[in-house]
Amino acid sequence: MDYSTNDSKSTSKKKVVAVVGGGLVGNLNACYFAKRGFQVEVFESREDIRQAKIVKGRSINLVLSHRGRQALKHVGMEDMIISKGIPMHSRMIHALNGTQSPIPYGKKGQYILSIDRANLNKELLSAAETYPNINLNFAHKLLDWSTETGAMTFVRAEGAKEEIQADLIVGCDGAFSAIRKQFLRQSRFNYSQTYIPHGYLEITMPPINGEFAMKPDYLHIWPRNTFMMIALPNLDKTFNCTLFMPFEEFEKVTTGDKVIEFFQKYFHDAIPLIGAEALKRDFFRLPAQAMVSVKCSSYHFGDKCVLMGDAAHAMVPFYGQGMNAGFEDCLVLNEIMDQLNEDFSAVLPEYTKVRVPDGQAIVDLAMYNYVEMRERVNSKWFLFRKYVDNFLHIIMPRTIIPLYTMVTFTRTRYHKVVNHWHWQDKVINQGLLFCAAVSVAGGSYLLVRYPPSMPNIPIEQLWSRLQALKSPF
Ligand code: FAD
Ligand code: EGU
Repeated sequence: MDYSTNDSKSTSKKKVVAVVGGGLVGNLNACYFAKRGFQVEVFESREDIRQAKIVKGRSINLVLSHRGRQALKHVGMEDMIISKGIPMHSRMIHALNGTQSPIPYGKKGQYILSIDRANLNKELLSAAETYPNINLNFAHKLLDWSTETGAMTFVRAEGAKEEIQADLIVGCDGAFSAIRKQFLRQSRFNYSQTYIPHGYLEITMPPINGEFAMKPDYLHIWPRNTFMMIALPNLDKTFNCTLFMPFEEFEKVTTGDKVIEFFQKYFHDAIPLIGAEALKRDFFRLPAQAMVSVKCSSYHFGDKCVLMGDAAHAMVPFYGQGMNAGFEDCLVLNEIMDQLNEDFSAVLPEYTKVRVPDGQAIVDLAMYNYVEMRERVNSKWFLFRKYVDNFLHIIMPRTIIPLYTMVTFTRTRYHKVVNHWHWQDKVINQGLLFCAAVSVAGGSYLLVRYPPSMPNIPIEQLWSRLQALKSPF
């Protein structure tokens, strides 16, 4: 089948765009291209998830924030999606002893949303279907494509092969992108992929007496250095708990009793909320899932093909930004399409030029946060850091902006976020140095001006008084 328009000079907008991958980013992208008047063919390897009974996939719910919302807004979907999301205004930090401490994300309007992934995907499919110029092709798995002719080869459910041509191929086929394979064969294409030693597992926390088992307005976090659990609320009043821990540790937890023993040690307060029996069941329902981080450049091939979403920049989930960044990709490409009159030979290189630095920056930030959480973040450290960040932000609101605020609540380009973060780190350190210098100078002056007399208490008593001064941390 040849969907492409051979007449390259044709000004009528009848060019055919093939979106490979009908996941979150693919479907949103299809709407963007359809809005511009292109004929859009979406190819998805799975069956239509709206008809399928069991939806296997990654995390049940995810966090939607400003970047993702802005991208949904452009196709008129923001209000519908957020109406089915649960706002989270603060984090709730669960300490080892069960104490819970809330820390707000920011001011009143600054909240993030817990969104049901399957429902979001369904809504995006249905939105795509409302455009007469979008055609959804399910059970089409891309095998390969030719960089010379641009022809794509798909396998159908029955194993039959199908060749398809289009004017532009948009690779939205996720972290293990089949479209990206052809990029790897090109000279000067950079690629790196890293699996982290942690895996993740999902556990459902049911409602208690028909109500949420914990406060729903929060992103619940149990920071335990190597181990970490987070929980997001769902509309059906359940919580979805995600446990992150090294595969090595997962291997040690082999029986139901060991699960309970492990939870008693690290997530004591969650046992009665999940229920011991349900916990044992959920823990072994699926093996722990791996997490991969992918960086590459460029994001385009000639005027034929472009990578977006996880296919271009898969990241570890420790910033809640994967989907948000993928949605923002659609917005960025769209802006460039406006600027360069939809001329693919100019638009694609410009997209790479603009987006690669940002894609790499957020992949790096997510990995940095993973390393930081793993190495030193227990609940006290988490609380302390957030207090310091928020304090500095309050006294210098324009100069010091917490990193997560720039990432989560603004559309500041990710690479600019990193630059500002390095800069403000310097400002803070110089500020501290200055304060230290002033106090040393001031202290020395006072010592010289008013030499102290020896304390008239015995030395042993001085020592015990010093010991009585407890550190708050
Ligand atoms: P995908 O969602 O992977 O979709 C790719 C699609 O392509 C799939 O439908 C697949 O079937 C199809 N496909 C694959 N290969 C082929 C082929 N050969 N031919 C045809 N079709 C193909 N992000 C957030 O923003 N917030 C969060 O809170 C968050 N939490 C997360 C938690 C976890 C545990 C994980 C693992 C990720 C999380 N993410 C989060 C990241 C988010 O899931 C991804 O960034 C997002 O799903 C990427 O969307 P995508 O459309 O690019 O890829
Ligand atoms: C991890 C897995 C708290 C969904 C990073 C915060 C996440 C999410 C944080 C997952 C954390 C970590 C931030 C948001 C969000 C925090 C953030 C992490 C959603 C720095 C379903 N992270 N996540 N940071 O600030 O900016 O609350 O799987 F525990 S939302 Cl790891 Cl804002």
